[in-house]
Amino acid sequence: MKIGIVLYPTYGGSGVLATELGKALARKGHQIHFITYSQPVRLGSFRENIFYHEVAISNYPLFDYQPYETELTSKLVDVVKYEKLDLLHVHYAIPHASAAYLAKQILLAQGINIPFITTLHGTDITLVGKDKSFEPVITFCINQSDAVTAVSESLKEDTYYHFDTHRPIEVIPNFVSICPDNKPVNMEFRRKYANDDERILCHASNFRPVKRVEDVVRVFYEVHKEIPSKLLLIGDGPDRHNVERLCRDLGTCNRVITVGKIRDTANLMKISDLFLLPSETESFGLAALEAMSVGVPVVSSNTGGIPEVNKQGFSGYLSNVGDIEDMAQNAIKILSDHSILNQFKQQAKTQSKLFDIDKILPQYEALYQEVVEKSKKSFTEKYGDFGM
Ligand code: GMT
Repeated sequence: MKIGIVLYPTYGGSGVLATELGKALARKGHQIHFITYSQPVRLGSFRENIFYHEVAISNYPLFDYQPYETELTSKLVDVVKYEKLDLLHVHYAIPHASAAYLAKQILLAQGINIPFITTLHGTDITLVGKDKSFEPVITFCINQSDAVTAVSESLKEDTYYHFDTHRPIEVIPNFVSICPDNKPVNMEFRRKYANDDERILCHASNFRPVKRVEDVVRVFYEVHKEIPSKLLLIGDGPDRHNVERLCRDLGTCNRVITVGKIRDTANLMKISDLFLLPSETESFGLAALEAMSVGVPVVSSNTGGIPEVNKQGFSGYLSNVGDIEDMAQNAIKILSDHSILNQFKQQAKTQSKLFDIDKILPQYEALYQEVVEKSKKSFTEKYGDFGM
């Protein structure tokens, strides 16, 4: 199948997921066309069956704000038409779903049929999308998409709650590629960050207020009082200054290592003993799943879709949002005893296997097949075999 994937090419979960999905589909022989404004960061060097179409952003001086959505729509029209795509799969509703809808209408006027699937990722529904300035457009696009998927049951429920839609939404959870079980931790690499008798706690995010990264530092502070540890912070964003200030206030700067935005998070996660995700809200928590897949247990909040991923007392523990003390106690429970820690590490990996890419990818492929066939059928019924 020839599939156009529209995504944010950055470090955010939706972009990571969409890129990994495209790469996996390409490996299975599908032709994948990524359509976005810069090379997706997770694309790496794998290129067979993969094409990248850059959406150029104009800088005409009349515009205080560049019309990205219009440029994206034109690019979609062009790529669908000349690459003869079968399907568009857009990740994150704003503004990808409305661009896909408009491209579909433009192509329809030219006798070309292109169905589109919208995958909802989280903040496009729970934070940004439900805002009155976006809501009517998002509602319309959800209703007009040929299919809609959500990355968790929780996000599906949130969508029905916030938007005026009753259309079916299929839950296809995020996935991860499971590393072979037998690769040991690279101790030489680990020693660059911590001594052998220290535990490593880790967090990865875009440092937005919704992630509550200051809670990460506070939990770490409590844990370190009892267990010698280091904290690895992966990523960057608006709250980084607050986090650094808090580290100074608590006197933990020499124990907190902020590595910034990095491409390959798996190596750092692998040397960690615990992943912290205290988010205010989280549709899924892909970073936590990535940590679990390399055998790292998770201490998290119990909000949104996180309980669908992190299982209480098995892959880690869950606490109420903002309950630093409970999170710290749970972290100490896992980290204080070697055999308990090893048990949680194994269980975290076992839990992550529920989201193995080999289980999830066929769900997307089945949906693609169904959408393309259904759309072809209704187009032919309306316009005949040769379009309008
Ligand atoms: O908040 C982020 O990490 C970014 C955001 C995105 O769209 O890139 O993440 C959302 O989508 C991820 C992939 O489906 C989910 O794993 C995250 O839970 C979700 N973030 C929130 O709901 C806050």
